[in-house]
Amino acid sequence: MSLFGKKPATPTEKRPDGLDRLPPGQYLTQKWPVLSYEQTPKQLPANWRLKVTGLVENPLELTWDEFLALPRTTLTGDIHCVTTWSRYNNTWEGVHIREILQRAKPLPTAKFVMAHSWTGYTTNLPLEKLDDDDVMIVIKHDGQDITPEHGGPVRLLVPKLYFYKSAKWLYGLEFMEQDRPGFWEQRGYSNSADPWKEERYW
Ligand SMILES: Nc1nc2c(c(=O)[nH]1)N[C@H]1C(S)=C(S)[C@@H](COP(=O)(O)O)O[C@H]1N2
Ligand SMILES: [Mo]
Repeated sequence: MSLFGKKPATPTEKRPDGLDRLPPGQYLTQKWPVLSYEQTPKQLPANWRLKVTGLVENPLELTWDEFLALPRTTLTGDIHCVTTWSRYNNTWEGVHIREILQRAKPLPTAKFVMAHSWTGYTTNLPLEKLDDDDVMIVIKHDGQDITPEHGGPVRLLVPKLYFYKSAKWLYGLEFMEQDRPGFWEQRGYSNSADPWKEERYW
């Protein structure tokens, strides 16, 4: 069976903001492909902390239990990979990014964020793209704990950008004044990664 659908199920479906639900050049899949550069880590490192560092008033170092004790949010939405697959109606559970931002309080000089995976992967984005209604640090997908190959037990979710901005195996958010390219952004993937503008590669 082919990984990608031949054509979108409902190609003319619109989002509330009037954009096509399916971004240009994307195909729908029901499956959830795995795309990882690194080997899948077996488990959360024993010394894992969610580290919020750099240009913030209150740097955070949350243990796993402290992270799990934060208020939870659930939302359903679509994801779009730069390699052209999209998957609709993913239900995510986790901690909304604003729970983190409220506690860490980025300084006025903070304009960009680097997300760090404990495997060494990084991805960068403007603070205004991180500080959005649908950005979360997620631990469940469609009601199940996120599996290790999909970034479990904890990954970032930035659904308005190509999925490489959603770092798997998340452990750090670093707030920066200047932008810096992350792992794929140094290797040819677009810095801005807007699927509706087809910002795929540079
Ligand atoms: N740590 C890490 N995060 C990552 C990646 C990766 O290789 N390593 N790949 C990115 C890319 S290109 C995509 S499309 C999504 C894939 O997530 P999935 O494997 O859960 O579909 O994760 C993103 N986050
Ligand atoms: Mo991707």
